[in-house]
Amino acid sequence: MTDKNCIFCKILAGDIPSAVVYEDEEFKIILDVGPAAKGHMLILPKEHYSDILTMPEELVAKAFILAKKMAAKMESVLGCDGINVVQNNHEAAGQTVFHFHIHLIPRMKHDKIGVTWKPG
Ligand code: D5M
Repeated sequence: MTDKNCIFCKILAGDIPSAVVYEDEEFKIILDVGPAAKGHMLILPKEHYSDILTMPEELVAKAFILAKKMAAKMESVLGCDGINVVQNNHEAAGQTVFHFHIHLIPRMKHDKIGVTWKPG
């Protein structure tokens, strides 16, 4: 299931370039093109679901388990002090790309991102 008008579906199909950090049968993790911090990543399911509400529970669970695993790697590999796990649904909540995704944002002690970063 893909949406030909969806930018993340185009990325997943390889029609738009991206920096791929991880891939398995069901997900790709890419670097965000407008990072809130160095190493800001997005977990994308390969199937198109516009948001968490339309996505099967099992796939939602797998996406967040992958977020947990990648968060552990980010701390050990990137050496960050913390990670924001952010998932926006619908325009009012700051969603700008309507293909489910989870943001993983590396955080350092005393950075100012929390003050200035807004979803989208
Ligand atoms: O987050 C959507 C995110 O998607 C936002 O942080 C920018 C990112 N984005 C948009 N286009 C691209 C491409 N082409 N590559 C990588 N990242 C991209 P939201 O939660 O919907 O506001």
